[in-house]
Amino acid sequence: MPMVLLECDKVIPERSKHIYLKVEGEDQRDFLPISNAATIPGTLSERGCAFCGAKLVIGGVLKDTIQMIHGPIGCAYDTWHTKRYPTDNGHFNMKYVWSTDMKESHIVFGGEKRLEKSINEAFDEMPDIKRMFVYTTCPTALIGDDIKAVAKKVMSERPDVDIFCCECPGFAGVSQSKGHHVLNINWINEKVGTVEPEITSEYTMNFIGDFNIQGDTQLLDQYWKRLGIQVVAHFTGNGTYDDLRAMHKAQLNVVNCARSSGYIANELKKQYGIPRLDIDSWGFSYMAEGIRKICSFFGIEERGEKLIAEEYAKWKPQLDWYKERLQGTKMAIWTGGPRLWHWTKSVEDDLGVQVVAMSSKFGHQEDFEKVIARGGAGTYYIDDGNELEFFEIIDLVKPEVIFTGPRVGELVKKLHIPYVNGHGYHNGPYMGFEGFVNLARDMYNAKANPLLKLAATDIRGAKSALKEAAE
Ligand code: CFM
Repeated sequence: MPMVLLECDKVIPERSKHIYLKVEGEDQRDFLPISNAATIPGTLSERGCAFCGAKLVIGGVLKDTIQMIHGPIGCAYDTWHTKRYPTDNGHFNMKYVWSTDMKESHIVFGGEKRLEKSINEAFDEMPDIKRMFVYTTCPTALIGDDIKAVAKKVMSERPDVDIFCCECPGFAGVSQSKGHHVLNINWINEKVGTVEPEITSEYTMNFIGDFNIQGDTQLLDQYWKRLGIQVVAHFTGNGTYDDLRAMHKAQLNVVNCARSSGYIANELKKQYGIPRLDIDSWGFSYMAEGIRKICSFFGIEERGEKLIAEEYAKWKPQLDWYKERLQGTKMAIWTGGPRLWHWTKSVEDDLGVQVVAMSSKFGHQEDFEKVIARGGAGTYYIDDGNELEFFEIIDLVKPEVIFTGPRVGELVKKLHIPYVNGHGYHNGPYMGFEGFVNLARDMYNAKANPLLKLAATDIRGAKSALKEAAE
């Protein structure tokens, strides 16, 4: 039976429907783990909330937009600065955080006046910034504050500003995934088509689902520039509010993160007839394949081959240096969802690394279909995993390096297992050819770090240089 009941889940046996062990030769269509379903009571979920999916993941990446969070102060701090998405204008998005700082009296008497005052204050404080996202949170949604009416009033009084409202409180869905969806759909319905872009190339595309984690977007932008392709809008890495209003004018939508941003690509196809092309931007073979697909769409195949050859000549020897040393390493990936299927085969093909366990916080059925198809047999595939399960899985598969977030990362560090930040990266970018060498380097450095062994040493009672020095 490929669905697994772990020892720690004996008291919540329903968890076995979320944990799958791939066995050679079986028909995976019969055994997909349940996903995108409400967390089972008793499980300490590591999921985020729907508001977080909209704000932290997509909106907060924009480089020229105030992110006004209408709620208690904690909703602001906890969705700020935990991801690293720099910008080429001095990281405006990471320097500031905005909140209406709701208190009990605003909950009792209504928070619309407070919101109006906060919006005006923020624009007054930052006269160069003319764009804003306003988000509801759980309490302001529950009391029914009409944020759209407030935004409309401010826009009529300040004709040079534009405001987008995202009504997606934390409880709107089972995980952050709902926030992606709401933001995608509201944006296309309310804002796309309201700005006409300046077209400077005969080849134009939107790049969708890149969030410039430690410069990913900026690295890939060098490729598009060399190929002569104009990126009309990035959804949303290093992007601007007004570029995103002009998405309807691109000839092609290239999608990297299909989970968070596939919705807008589908709508652009439906409403404007723009084709959607999915690529993987991590890994040498995948990146080359992605460039080939894009170039063949535009009929500029030779340019693509030239770029790939140049990049391979420059970076492949470095990748191979790491491959020699990482070959056979057992890796675990515990992130949101898409990175499981983006990475499992690329680390195998490019670095000889074997992924032995993967957990997704909020992936949907299609994510598990992709990851199980690409992943190996003998590997665990988990939906909405928790700490106890991770500890047990570690004992079962003994990973030698774990790509996950800082919180779980701190736990595995205590077990003296090397950890690399699989969300915000250690020292990125990780996309593209150069980026994948960075990923290999961080994996190798984590594994080879002598401090891990030292940290595990108990020197009590032993004669050590350290002790002698202290005596
Ligand atoms: Fe897409 Fe992302 Fe991810 Fe994501 Fe995320 Fe992320 Fe992730 Mo952290 S948009 S789904 S909601 S690739 S923040 S940049 S790393 S969990 S796998």
